[in-house]
Amino acid sequence: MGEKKKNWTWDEDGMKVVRSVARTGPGCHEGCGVRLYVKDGKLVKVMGDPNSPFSQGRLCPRCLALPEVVYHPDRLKYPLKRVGKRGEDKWERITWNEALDTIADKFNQYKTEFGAESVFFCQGTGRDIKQYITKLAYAFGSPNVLAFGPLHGHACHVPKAMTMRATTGGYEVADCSQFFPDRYDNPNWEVPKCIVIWGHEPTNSNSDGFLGHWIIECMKRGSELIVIDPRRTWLASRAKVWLKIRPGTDSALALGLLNVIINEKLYDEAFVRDWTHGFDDLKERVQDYPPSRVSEITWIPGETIIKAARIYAASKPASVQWGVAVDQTRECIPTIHAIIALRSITGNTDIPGGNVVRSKLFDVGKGFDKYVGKLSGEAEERKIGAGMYPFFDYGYAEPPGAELTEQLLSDKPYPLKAAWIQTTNTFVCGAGDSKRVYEGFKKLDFVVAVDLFMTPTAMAFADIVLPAATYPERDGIGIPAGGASFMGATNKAIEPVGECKSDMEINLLLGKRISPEAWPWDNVQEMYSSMLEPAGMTFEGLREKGYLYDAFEYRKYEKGLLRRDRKPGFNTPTGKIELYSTILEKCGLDPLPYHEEPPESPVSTPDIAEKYNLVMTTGAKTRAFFHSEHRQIPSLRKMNPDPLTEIHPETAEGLGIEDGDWIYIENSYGRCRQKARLFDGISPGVVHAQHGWWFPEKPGPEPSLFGAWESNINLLIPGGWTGRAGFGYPFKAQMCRVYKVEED
Ligand SMILES: Nc1nc2c(c(=O)[nH]1)N[C@H]1C(S)=C(S)[C@@H](COP(=O)(O)OP(=O)(O)OC[C@H]3O[C@@H](n4cnc5c(=O)[nH]c(N)nc54)[C@H](O)[C@@H]3O)O[C@H]1N2
Ligand SMILES: Nc1nc2c(c(=O)[nH]1)N[C@H]1C(S)=C(S)[C@@H](COP(=O)(O)OP(=O)(O)OC[C@H]3O[C@@H](n4cnc5c(=O)[nH]c(N)nc54)[C@H](O)[C@@H]3O)O[C@H]1N2
Ligand SMILES: [Mo]
Repeated sequence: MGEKKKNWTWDEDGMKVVRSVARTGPGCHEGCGVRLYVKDGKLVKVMGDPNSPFSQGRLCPRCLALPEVVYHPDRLKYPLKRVGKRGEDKWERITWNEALDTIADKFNQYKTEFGAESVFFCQGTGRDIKQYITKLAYAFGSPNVLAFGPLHGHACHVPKAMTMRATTGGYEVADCSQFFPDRYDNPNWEVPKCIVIWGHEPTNSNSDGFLGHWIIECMKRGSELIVIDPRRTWLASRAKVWLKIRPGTDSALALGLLNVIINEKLYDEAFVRDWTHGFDDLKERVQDYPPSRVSEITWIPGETIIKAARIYAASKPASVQWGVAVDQTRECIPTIHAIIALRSITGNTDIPGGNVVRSKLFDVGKGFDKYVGKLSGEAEERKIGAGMYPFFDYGYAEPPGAELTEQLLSDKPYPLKAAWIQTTNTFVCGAGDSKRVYEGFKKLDFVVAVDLFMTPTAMAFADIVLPAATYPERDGIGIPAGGASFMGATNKAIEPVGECKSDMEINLLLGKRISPEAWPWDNVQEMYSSMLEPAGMTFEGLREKGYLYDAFEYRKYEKGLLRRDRKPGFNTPTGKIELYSTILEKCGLDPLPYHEEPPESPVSTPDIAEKYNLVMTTGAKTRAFFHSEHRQIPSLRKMNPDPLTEIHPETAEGLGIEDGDWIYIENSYGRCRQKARLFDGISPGVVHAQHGWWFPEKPGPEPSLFGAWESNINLLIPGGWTGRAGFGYPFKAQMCRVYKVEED
């Protein structure tokens, strides 16, 4: 009997083709459908899979460059043990068994001597290893697993998700038909009349499971855009209204828009009456934010604010699609709360073409929770920063990112001894306050880094480095982050280069050594099947099925589909969308949205602004790179060869700076150098500097660490600036000055 024909792999033009769902590594948190073409066992090209309803055959340059990543000569290929001092580039190749046994021995030794919590586990941005790394930590007994590493204020996605959970009880996203496999043709879907793109550039970032080309498809079908961004992005240049905001003032703008919509009675009265809580309080609060005052704060003309408010309120359906910029100010919770209020009082919640509540994807969540397992109450109490932020108790299980660094440096309340670093490049990218993070990690006794390449982080700290597989080299369960709901399999197409292993296999192998009872599976496929069991699936079944979509309905709040008690309404304490948040109030936070200036700004610290006169936003995502990745990939580096700071031509002229000049960006905390890019799509008082820069071509050993200190913009943003809810950090609102680098 021949082998049963498989749906997910076939032959074409003398090549093997494997259908897969693109996940990390290299980095990404989407889930685009790809076809991986393999000839003589080698990955030769990657194409978009036109059958994927999610990505519809489109791909970004980073997937197209995948063969360059997989076969890059600098890929880590074998487990390495450090034989020199930390920071010296001296390594010895060891076997997987030696590596994993050593790590297990060390971790167990710290557990015995100092408690399991003295070993912490760091992930970077939402790649698809969350369950596997959390399980590794929890089964071992450590509460200290940080899904964003030492990311200050969890200033990526989590603040939005937490504020939605508290005030709407769900997770809402702009409806671009992504919940239906037949997409734009689905008869129940409606084209949004207006889409507000807020602190977001999805045509570059495609972030949180939401793809930029969906916006363009909506535009082709008639959607108009309002774009809120200090930079003239591709979408801003095509918008009906572009609100060129001063970085860090989005809360004021949101309150100003609410002011106009409420005072001009442009809101949906029936929805407000039946489904929201606290409208009168909100109405009173927004009186503090008339367009004239908001204009002064945000640098946006008052009439533009009024115009945008009227267009948004008069368009139905309309949606707001937001990005990480709304998380990246210190007090970001009130900004997010105010934007949720905008979407709600205009009656755009969970209607076709509005902001829809994502529904559960089968029962995978249950399976994943069961897989991860629970932490004991005792371990919970030993968590870094335990009890510091009451808001965390409403659904965020991790330690506050910035507290990790504080505890590393102070050894209080207990010393941290060892770290497992898997998918983060800590002080180069993920964390603000790079120097302190670096000093903190330097103190550790024992560090393991799992990565694709030797990074500055691994070079600086790691005692053992483990080589991870890229996604064409492994199997996996592919579920995009947040903004969409489908499931598919990541299917292995090629054998890993060298001795690379998937993160999942690595964690299974280490898990078997440090907490064998929690890891009963013989291989990852068995492990995946057990995770999928509550959803009634096996891994083989999943890969055969292709892209799996669950049923989706609109107006779930009317049908009793959002609450556990099956009553109509939202899953909040009042059963309504809480414009006045009872949960924030219980946490000792302002139950209503408000505007607070960034810790340093022309308004909050005019004295500092005299010396450091430019408002600096950082880290708008570029198509060429995923954060600090891809700097060694020739076709991608060519798109963006140097770290760039965008500066208005008039500002540059005044400083004697020309396009392409190296400049210093400096403030009282630090300085770094980047190349000036003259750009008239930014205000003269604002600059934008790229993040995540290091130079794989520069020397690895200390003090260079691949040039990690040269262009690292996070040297300019200090610690201690987490918002009072424990969320938020001003990655996008700091002060600086710039000047030309004079050649020696
Ligand atoms: N100034 C400033 N700083 C920022 C931002 C900003 O806007 N401005 N943005 C912030 C945001 S939103 C985020 S999410 C963080 C992200 O910060 P990080 O998550 O730290 O991002 P990376 O630097 O890309 O780190 C990822 C590392 O994992 C490796 N890797 C990739 N894929 C895999 C894999 O499959 N397995 C393993 N084991 N390793 C893999 C990569 O090679 C890389 O070294 O940065 C933040 N930093
Ligand atoms: N190519 C690529 N894609 C990525 C990533 C990557 O590194 N590279 N990273 C992934 C990750 S982890 C994330 S979090 C997402 C983030 O992706 P997005 O949510 O799109 O966020 P950013 O690109 O950081 O910034 C979006 C826009 O916000 C604007 N902005 C800056 N400051 C402000 C401000 O104060 N207010 C307002 N309203 N706007 C502001 C910037 O000019 C930029 O155009 O992208 C993901 N996708
Ligand atoms: Mo992020």
